[in-house]
Amino acid sequence: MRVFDVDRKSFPPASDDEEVQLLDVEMELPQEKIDANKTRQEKRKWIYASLTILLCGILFVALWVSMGANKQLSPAAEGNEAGGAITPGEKPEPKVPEVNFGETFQRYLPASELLQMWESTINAKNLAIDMEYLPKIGRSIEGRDIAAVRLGNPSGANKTVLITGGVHAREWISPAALLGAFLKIASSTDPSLLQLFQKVRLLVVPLVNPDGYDFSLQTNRMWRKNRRDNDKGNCKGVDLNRNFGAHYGAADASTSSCSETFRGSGAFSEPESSAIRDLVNSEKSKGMDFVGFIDFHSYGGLILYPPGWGNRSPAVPTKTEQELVDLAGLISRRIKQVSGYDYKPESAQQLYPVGGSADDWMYTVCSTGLSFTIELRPSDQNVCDKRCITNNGFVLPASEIESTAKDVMAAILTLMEHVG
Ligand code: 0X9
Ligand code: ZN
Repeated sequence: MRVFDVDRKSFPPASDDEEVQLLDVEMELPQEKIDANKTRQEKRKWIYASLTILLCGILFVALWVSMGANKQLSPAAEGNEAGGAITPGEKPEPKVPEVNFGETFQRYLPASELLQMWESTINAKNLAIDMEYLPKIGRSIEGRDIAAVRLGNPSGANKTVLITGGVHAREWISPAALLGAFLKIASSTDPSLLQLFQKVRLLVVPLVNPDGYDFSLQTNRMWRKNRRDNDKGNCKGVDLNRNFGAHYGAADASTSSCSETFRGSGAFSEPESSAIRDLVNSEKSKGMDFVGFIDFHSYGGLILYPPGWGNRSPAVPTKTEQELVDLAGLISRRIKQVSGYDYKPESAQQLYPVGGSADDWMYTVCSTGLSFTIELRPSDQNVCDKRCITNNGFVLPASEIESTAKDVMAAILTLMEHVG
């Protein structure tokens, strides 16, 4: 056997058939060197083992952190409804409601189409506000259903604001702009708007007078009243804004059935006005507190506040009166901000006193007394005579619907914010 030469770090030259046996060679090394080698190898083993454990630890921590972050962002990982991917740390966007505006801003819709828009919107996907369609709060004199809509927290808030449209048949802009405002609200994802509907409920009667409205649309553009048959077909219609049960008949409310302002046979003699009364009473019996009211009419560009029936009532508390004046002013400023249109705040009786109007009745119903009639566009005050019967202010081009919807939305939200 050849012996390993430690100094030369090699074996001496071997013959071709000689086998090299390292084991034997080691055995030939001095004992201290073998021991030193062993210690070095042990140390190396320990270093490798510690490094491996450390590396595994780092890898495990990194994996755990990334899994935790993914868990938080899991809805965002799929992207939001608007199609945008959400970057880590960003709050997930609410789903965008699938609201279809249809031809709302292109033309004045017949009663059935108009209400269909309300109903289908309430059935739309991803709505952020809780809504309910009440298909029949009453039946018109010709047998059409009078519908209502509830918007906002059904159980949380009992503060309720009532909104009515289309009381007068020829004032087409009222139900049209109200629908437009509703669609804008229903499609909104603005958090402050959504929060408002957690605090205050909205009860809307989009078309109080469906018979008169369709009659104005199809037959007589200037029709104002409902379609009650007064004298065996001789003279039709009751002025619904003279038929409510507050200061009934006090002023400008005719007893002649042919008059444009015929008050009817008694307070709430008409199914359309009594449908509003019944709705309000039924909501009140469920514990709802009416804290505000707006009745949308046209025209004049006015924000009218009670009292509107005659001489100033001594029962009107000064504080409420001042609040009404201030709020009418605030609504006017908000509308100006959003659409640029000028609405004039004014006392309803200053315009002209009437008895049996919806605003004076709701003034008595609302715990706050915050009841308004808003006369929508156009303002045209120079040419508008009393009730604007003879001129054309009612004939507002459909191109104005969208902008007027902004006025309506601003008015409603300002009132809701004030009472919320
Ligand atoms: O006369 C009405 O009913 C209203 N004007 S309209 O041109 N839309 O017909 C105004 C009613 C104002 N309210 C009170 N004076 N109470
Ligand atoms: Zn009117």
